[in-house]
Amino acid sequence: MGQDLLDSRGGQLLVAVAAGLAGLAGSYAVTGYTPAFLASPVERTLARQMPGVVVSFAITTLGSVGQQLNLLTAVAIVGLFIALAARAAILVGQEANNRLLPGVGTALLTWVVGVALTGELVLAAGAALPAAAVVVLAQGLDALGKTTPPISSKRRRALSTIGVALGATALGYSVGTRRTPTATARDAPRLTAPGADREDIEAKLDVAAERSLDLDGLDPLVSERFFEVDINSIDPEVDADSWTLSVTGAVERELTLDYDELREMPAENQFSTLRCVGEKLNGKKMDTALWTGVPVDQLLDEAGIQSGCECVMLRAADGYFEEFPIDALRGGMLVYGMNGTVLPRGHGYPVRALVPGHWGEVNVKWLTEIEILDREAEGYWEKRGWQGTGPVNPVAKLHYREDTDDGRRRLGGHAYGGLDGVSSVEVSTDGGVTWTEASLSEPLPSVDGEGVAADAWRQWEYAYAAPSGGHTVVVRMVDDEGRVQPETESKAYPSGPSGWVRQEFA
Ligand SMILES: Nc1nc2c(c(=O)[nH]1)N[C@H]1C(S)=C(S)[C@@H](COP(=O)(O)O)O[C@H]1N2
Ligand SMILES: [Mo]
Repeated sequence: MGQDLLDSRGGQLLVAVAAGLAGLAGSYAVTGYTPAFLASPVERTLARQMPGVVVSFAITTLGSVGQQLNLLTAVAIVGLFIALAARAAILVGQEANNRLLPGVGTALLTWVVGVALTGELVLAAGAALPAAAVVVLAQGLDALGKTTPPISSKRRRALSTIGVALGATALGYSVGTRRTPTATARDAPRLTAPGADREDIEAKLDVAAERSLDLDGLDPLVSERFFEVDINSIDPEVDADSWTLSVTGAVERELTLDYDELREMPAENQFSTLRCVGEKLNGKKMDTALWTGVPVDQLLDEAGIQSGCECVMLRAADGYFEEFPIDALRGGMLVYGMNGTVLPRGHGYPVRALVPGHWGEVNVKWLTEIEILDREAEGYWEKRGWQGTGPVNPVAKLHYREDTDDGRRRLGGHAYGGLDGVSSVEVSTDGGVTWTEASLSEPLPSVDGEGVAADAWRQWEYAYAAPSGGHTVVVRMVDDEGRVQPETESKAYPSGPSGWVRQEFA
């Protein structure tokens, strides 16, 4: 007697929410954590629309939590939309007294919006069908409930519907997670390429391991966990077989190169450190890898540069773009390998730019285009107020502390000065009055193995008799020209953190 789940307002809302959940789960199940997931374009739009100050706050203060919040919001928006679509379809169906409309309408609305968001005709059905199925299920339960005692109560039908939706969510989550192409730095496949010298890679990685200081828990010279910074929380999934890189704009002849062609060119193996302009002074967004790739100079020469501004824009598959002087790109590399593995998805698979000595942001991942400009333009971060296209700030970080049994204290960390190198690290244990030199790890080898890597960090360590009272430790580095790291403090925004790392000891 009017006890249909779909007849009451609460019941309709419950079915609509269940449809939203099932739609999200279905979408995730068929796409995994890739840009075809319905929440991905929404998350992207949210990130793009966010005012510069908010983004800067999120980066410098919240770190990756800000990005998670953004993704969560996007997921909620998409779920809510599917729920609204389902509710509209249910109401219209009832109005028209049509039993097909609720299901068909839910599927159609969800699918159309899915296609509009992602452009994926088939994958969008992954959201549409489960959402519609939940609506049809509720209808079916209502119909059956008239004759079948176990589901004769509205409550039971409501619980069944929600139960099915939650089950679908769990299933969709696990299927989708398995589908997600991971290839993180640790599970990426071993690199083999006609142009890459495997022996040289192994030899260099061995040297890096040997030269790393024995400080338990401090990252060795080749980082074990390399930081990631992305404008989207869902990385693009680029198909290497159809990937191309083009050199366009103010050139004598435009060029296009595919993945195989690039991997056939003679490659180099270069140690290089990346540091994010948005990190804290003593932060953890600074890491080093052995990068395998092709020097970019030969490509630039082949194209014949005609730039009026001597500047270049790099563009990427995730919509990212950065502009900077062509000079900085010279000496750079088109990287397809990292630490002897294929370049991991999170670090720009199939190909990223490596721009030695410069802030991380110009090391464009998922690179698709090198556009030689005639006039200056702004990059993604510069449009948001950052000034991170120049050389990195020098820094000596303090990340290791050990109190030994003999009453001594051992400190350690990394120092990085970009192309200006690191010649020494100095430590003060009296707040900066007196300074002593720390010992440094042997420098990493250069590309040809004969010299010193031009753009790589070094580790330092220093042991002293820790005074009983409170004292302040300060560390600073000196570059190859004898210049001491500037003392003046500044925050990350807009042009990178500076100052000396200090730590109080009680
Ligand atoms: N396409 C693309 N390239 C990108 C980014 C990005 O979001 N998209 N982030 C940049 C920033 S801000 C930094 S610090 C480095 C980080 O490189 P990593 O994630 O490999 O450590 O990549 C840069 N390249
Ligand atoms: Mo960055």
